[in-house]
Amino acid sequence: MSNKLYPLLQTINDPADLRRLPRTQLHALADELRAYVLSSVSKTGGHLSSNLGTVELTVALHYVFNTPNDRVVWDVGHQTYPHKILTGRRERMDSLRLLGGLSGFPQRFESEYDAFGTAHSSTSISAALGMALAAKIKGEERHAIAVIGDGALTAGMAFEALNNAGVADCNLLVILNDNDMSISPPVGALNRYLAKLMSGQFYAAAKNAGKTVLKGAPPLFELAKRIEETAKGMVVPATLFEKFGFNYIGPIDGHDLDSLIPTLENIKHLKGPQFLHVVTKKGQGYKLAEADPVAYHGPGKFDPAIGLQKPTTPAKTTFTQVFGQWLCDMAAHDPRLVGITPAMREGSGMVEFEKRFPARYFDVGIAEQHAVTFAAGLACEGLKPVVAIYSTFLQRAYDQLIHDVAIQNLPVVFALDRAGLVGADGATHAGAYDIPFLRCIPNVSVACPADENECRQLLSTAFEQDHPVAVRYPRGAGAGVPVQAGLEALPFGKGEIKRAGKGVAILAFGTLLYPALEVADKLNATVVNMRWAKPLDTELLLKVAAEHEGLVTLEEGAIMGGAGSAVSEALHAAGVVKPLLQLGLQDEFIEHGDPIKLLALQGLDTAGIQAAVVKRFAALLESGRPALKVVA
Ligand SMILES: Cc1ncc(C[n+]2csc(CCOP(=O)(O)OP(=O)(O)O)c2C)c(N)n1
Repeated sequence: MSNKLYPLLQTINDPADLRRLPRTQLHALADELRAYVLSSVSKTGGHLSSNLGTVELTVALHYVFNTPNDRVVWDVGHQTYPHKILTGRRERMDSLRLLGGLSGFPQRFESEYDAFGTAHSSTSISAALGMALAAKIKGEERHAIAVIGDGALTAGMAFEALNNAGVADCNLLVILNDNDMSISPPVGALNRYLAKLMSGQFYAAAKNAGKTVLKGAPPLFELAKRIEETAKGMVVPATLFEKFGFNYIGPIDGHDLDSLIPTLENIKHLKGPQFLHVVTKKGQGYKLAEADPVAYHGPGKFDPAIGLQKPTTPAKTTFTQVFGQWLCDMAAHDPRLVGITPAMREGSGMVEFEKRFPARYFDVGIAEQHAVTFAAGLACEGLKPVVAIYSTFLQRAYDQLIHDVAIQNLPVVFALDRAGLVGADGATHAGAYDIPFLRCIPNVSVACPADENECRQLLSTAFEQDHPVAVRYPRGAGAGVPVQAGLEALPFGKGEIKRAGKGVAILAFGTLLYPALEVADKLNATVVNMRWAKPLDTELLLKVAAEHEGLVTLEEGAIMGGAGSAVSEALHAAGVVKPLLQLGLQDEFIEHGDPIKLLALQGLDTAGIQAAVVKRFAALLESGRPALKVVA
């Protein structure tokens, strides 16, 4: 870090250093911090707009509260880069989201300042409430603070926590970081309500009244009382949050340290659940991000002087794009199709669908549980819902999947993006568990396309069924095969032999088919594209088992309970005893890093698969059974 560019920031090695600064220097510090966030993210890629928006709030929180003894829980945690920089991790920002480097989210084992691990949204109020009540039970003096965005506040879980916290006898502070954005523009009635709270005269009056009160310097408790009364008086009728039992304060300007710091200092002395409404701007201070916070939500590397550029070489088609195109084509073909996203329009490839079919597009907010039950309701009435959802976020809606969709056997298609390792976002976002957690549910089928074209075909196959079907596909691009324009389906539940070899058969589920084929060329093994984790193509499996000495299953998902387990169960059920090697993700959480490296570390690249097959089936060679020919 350059001492010239960051003279103040380079002196802050932890928040205690920050707290030693005079108030007058905090503006300059915030400016340096913002510049450092921009410079770091431009070199590593990562979340940008949200972090530029939380610079002053982060400075103010660490200045006013005694962290880490006071607990700050950041919702989602994608906005914690300023927090990481001020809490001893400044010099490691160049390792952000890289293998062995800093996580892009808070992690308890990364720093004592990361009070709670997050990445999935809307958990902060529950966790901070737990901490506040634990402090009370243990007789410890500390503050617990949840910082939650207006997007994250749309989730049911946040409201469950508000409902509980509003009547809890403890000192909890919830800070709503309201930037009027989720990843894309926010949706729903809550958003309208917040907009109303901040609109017109009310906001202006509140801001001015707040400033008047804050500029005086009466004794703290007197001031606190006045803020409380003023805040209450300003809000007629009582805000939603007051009705929940909170003391509502705000809205205040979240980029104005002269409002933030005195307000937080005074809230510190108020008893009971407090709710501070802070207004910020996503991308604050970097014009390009302010103008397009969606594009700068999670950019790759870029030159801050120029901004994001279109890639010079055409990017490979991603599975997400294949899905987006299929969705539009199928919607044009079948008027019953409706598309649902829980706040992931861009990530799930639904921008075009929304444009072309606005009446059949539903962004339900960060509300995965609701998304699934809402789809069930639509399906009950004869529509054909397609829920586009990341594998990891479907975890949120497990009961809805079983209770509302599967038991009623409703024809809902789940387009499961980010199935498998996701790379830089790490363990919280890895789609490692969907095969195990889906295949044990009656009525639910699970398709695992091997490439882009098969993804389109299996989406069509899923759409034809009269029961729930999940189609799981990974992040990014696949083998790069051309995608046919038609909407033809593949046979339901059927796999296909891709290469006939001898001795060992590799049964591939999903995109690992391609490395399997490379390995098989070297070992002269058979390769089967199984395509469906459920129903399993048992007929094909038993035929292949009868013709080979050893079997290998391959999947980019948890081994435990996964597609390999399904094969094992089917063999046992048929009374077939065969040596079986199950390759997939080990029983451990896989951290962030380059997905290609991560896959290699799991032994799921070509070299790893080959080594595992040779190692496991060496015994076959030694025992004089038909030899496994290693071609080299
Ligand atoms: C359960 C869950 N669903 C979806 C996401 C993906 N996601 C990450 S950030 C984000 C938007 C959050 O908006 P907000 O809370 O307003 O924070 P901001 O980025 O605007 O500061 C979403 C939808 C997630 N992290 N967790």
